[in-house]
Order: sequence, then C-alpha cells, then structure tokens
Amino acid sequence: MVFSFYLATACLLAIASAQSSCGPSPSGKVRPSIASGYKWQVVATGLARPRGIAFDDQGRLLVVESGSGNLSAHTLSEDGSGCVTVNSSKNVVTGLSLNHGIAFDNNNRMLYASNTNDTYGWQYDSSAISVSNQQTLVSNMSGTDHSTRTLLLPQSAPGMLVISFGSLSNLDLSATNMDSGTASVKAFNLTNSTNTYTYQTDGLLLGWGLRNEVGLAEHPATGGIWGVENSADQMTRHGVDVHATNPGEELNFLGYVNGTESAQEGSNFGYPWCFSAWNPSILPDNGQIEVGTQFAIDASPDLDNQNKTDAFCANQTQSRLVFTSHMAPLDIKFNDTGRQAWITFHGSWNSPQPVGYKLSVVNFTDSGEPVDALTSRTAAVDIFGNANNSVCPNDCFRPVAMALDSRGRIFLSSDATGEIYLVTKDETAGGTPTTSPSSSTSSSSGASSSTTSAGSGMSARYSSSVFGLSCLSILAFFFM
Ligand SMILES: [Ca+2]
Repeated sequence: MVFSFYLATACLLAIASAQSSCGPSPSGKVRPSIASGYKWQVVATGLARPRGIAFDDQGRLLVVESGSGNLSAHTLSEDGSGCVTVNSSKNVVTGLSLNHGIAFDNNNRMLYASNTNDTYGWQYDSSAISVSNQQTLVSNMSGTDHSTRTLLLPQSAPGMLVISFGSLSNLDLSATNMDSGTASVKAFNLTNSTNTYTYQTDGLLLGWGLRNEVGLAEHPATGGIWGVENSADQMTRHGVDVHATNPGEELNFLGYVNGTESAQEGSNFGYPWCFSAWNPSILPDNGQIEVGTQFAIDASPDLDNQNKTDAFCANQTQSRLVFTSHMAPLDIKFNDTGRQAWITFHGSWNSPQPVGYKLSVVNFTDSGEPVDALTSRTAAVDIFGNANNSVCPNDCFRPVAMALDSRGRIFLSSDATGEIYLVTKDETAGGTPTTSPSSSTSSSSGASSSTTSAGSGMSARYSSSVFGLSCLSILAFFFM
C-alpha cells in the first residue's frame, strides 16, 4: 500500500500538471489542453456570449457581449504570480445590439464597435470608463447568415477603418456583383467624413469574392492587411459530395491602406465560384489541383456556375495558406515582431469530425510573408484547445477573438462558454517551446520545418491524460 500511495501521488501530480494554476474553473465540462511551454487560465466567466475584445490604455479589457448586445469594460488585477482576475466590471455601451466588431484608434481616444447593420464611433474616456459623441460611421450592412462586421484600425494608416462584410448565405450569388458589397472587405477614411458612409457605394475596396473574412489583422512591419476566411459548407464538385475535407479555410493577403501599392488590392478572391483545395485526393478531375489551388464547383446543384471553370479560378487571387476545412477561423493577431500570427478556430457544424475549437500559431518571415508554402497542410501549429474534440461543441470552449497585451500575452474570448482565457508563455517551464508540429494536423510533403517558437502541439497534454488513465488502471490493480 505504501507503493500505491507513492504511485497515487505521482499520478495526481501528472494529472494536476494539466490544470490551470489560478483563476476560476472552466465552465461546465470544459477541459482545456495546452502545448508544452505555455500555460493558460480562465480570467472571466459568466459573460453573455463574448465576441470582440480590446484593451484600453489603462489595461482594461473591453468586451462585446453579443448575448446582451452590450459593450462592457473589465478592470483586471494581477497577483505576484501573474494570475489575472477581474476586479470590477461596467457596461460602457448598451442598447445597440453590438455583436462582434471592436477597435480603438492609435491613441485609444476613439472607440469603434459594430452590429450587423452599423459601425459606430465614440470618444472614449478611460478615466470615467465612458463614451460620448456617438456617431454612426458606416451603415447599410444588414444581412442574414453571416452577421458580424469585423473592424480594424490599421496603425500604419491613422484614420482608416477597415470593415469585413460577409456573404448572406453559404453560396451567395449577390457576391458576384461587386456593387452589392457583400463578401468583401473595404476601408473608410474617417478623417474627412461628415456623413454616415454607405458600405456599398463608399470606401476603398480591398478585396471581394471573400465569403466571410471574419478575422482581420495588420502586419506590424509591413502594414499589410491579412484576413482569415470561413469557406463554404456542403461542398460538391461535379456532383460529388466533397465537403468532409474541402474546401480549405483561407489566409488571404488584402493589400495595404497605407499607400503601398499591391496588385492584389481590390481584386476578386474567388467566392462564390472558386474554393481552395484542402484534400485534392477526393476531388473529381483533380489532375491540376494541389493543396491550396482554387477550383471550380462545376455542376453543383447549389449554384448555376455560369461556366466558371478551373481555368477561371486559377486567374482569381489565390489564398496564401489554407487550413483544415470547417475549422472556422474568427480572428488573427500578429505578435509585435510580426513573426507569428495567432489564429482562433471556432469550429463548425459542417465537419463530420469536430475540428477547430482551438488557438493556433502560423509563422511569418522577417519580410512579412508566411513561412510555409500554399501547399502546406501543417502551417498552423496548435497551442491551446480542448482535450477531447469528440465532446465539441457542447462541452468545449469556442475561441472567437483575441487581444494581445503589452507583454504579448493572449487574451481570448469564448462565446459558447461566456469566458475569457489567458494564454501565455510558461516562464517556469523554461519558455523554450519545441518545434514539432501538432499531432492533430495532417502530414504533408509540403510541411515546413520552421525554426520559430511554435509549441510542440497538444500531444503532450494528451499524453498527460493518457498517463492519468494508465495510473488509474494501475491503482485499481493495487487497490483490488
Ligand atoms: Ca478564395
């Protein structure tokens, strides 16, 4: 029995190492999983479907709570061990059905937020934690299905407001008309605006044929605008159902708003005619299709494709990386050097196996380009997710949006569970993550062996869980 006691102690330590060291417990049955070299904690619980988040200049976390439509501010406190908790909370904006988008200008004096139809701006007082002088800046974006209007205030182009307006359905023919405004990303100059802009007729077009570019980010070194796209559900090609592993979710380069010229600016990115391959092997007539190639969905019963062919799709702007189908990327944020892009994957109903529900990182070069090639299937390295995706979505957190604080720590909203998480490097673990790719991504000949600081994937955590189960088995034997 003495041996059993020591064994039990060792086993409990192994299991406990997989738990957060501080903060509230995760909601319900949520069991997070993290890559070695990183740690997590819950910062806040009980929020009403939190979506977009942002820090004010006092380090307060502002949260769009889509369940209530309010924008709330949360004053945080931190103990000596780095544990962050909410000290007090206050509603800043109510009554506008805000549902996702939030951004500050460069000096945190102006606050912006959106509901489906409108984008608003206010003067923000971080001492009083209040707003004033509400303006409706951009309007006429009502729509069904994809209701979020992500906002980005590029640091390299003060006064420019970038907005993403997703398609109105899975395969939305209105997106074939550039003037409809749907399935596009545009930039609006706030410095010379006197009236409310109309999305369709005003603004600078950065890209169209973008099904639902929910995540937008500016590269800190180049000023380039990058987006992550939620691609189509229920896909068929030549009448064959290929939706289980196609199309790939996309990382797109949308050009600049700081005056730098780009051939891609204002171009068509393919939707609703063309989609990027994730698994070419199951596509009919796939002789010319690699991972990331945009292909046509000829003869789809869902869409009269007006003879758009693979050759046509080859001439539309290609994505820069692709990710596993249906993972639903909702946000992208660069670290301060621009060498890492963090991406949240919300997960989707349309995958036969639950996929996504995690935070991953993509490595970029010094010149602001993805390290991996378009043909890579391992560009996104998993850092933080759920221990068991088979219980998703019901018993999983679902990452939506991020805010990085001045120390590079990642705050992460989960709408489904009403939580804010904090993911950060684990200094006590040496802070030197390994470079192995995640176990949860498929292997590929196009895989990159990057040298940057992506974690070792979440397999270590799974090992811990497996070890825990093994311990229980052994203990059961000894206690019999
Ligand atoms: Ca595309």
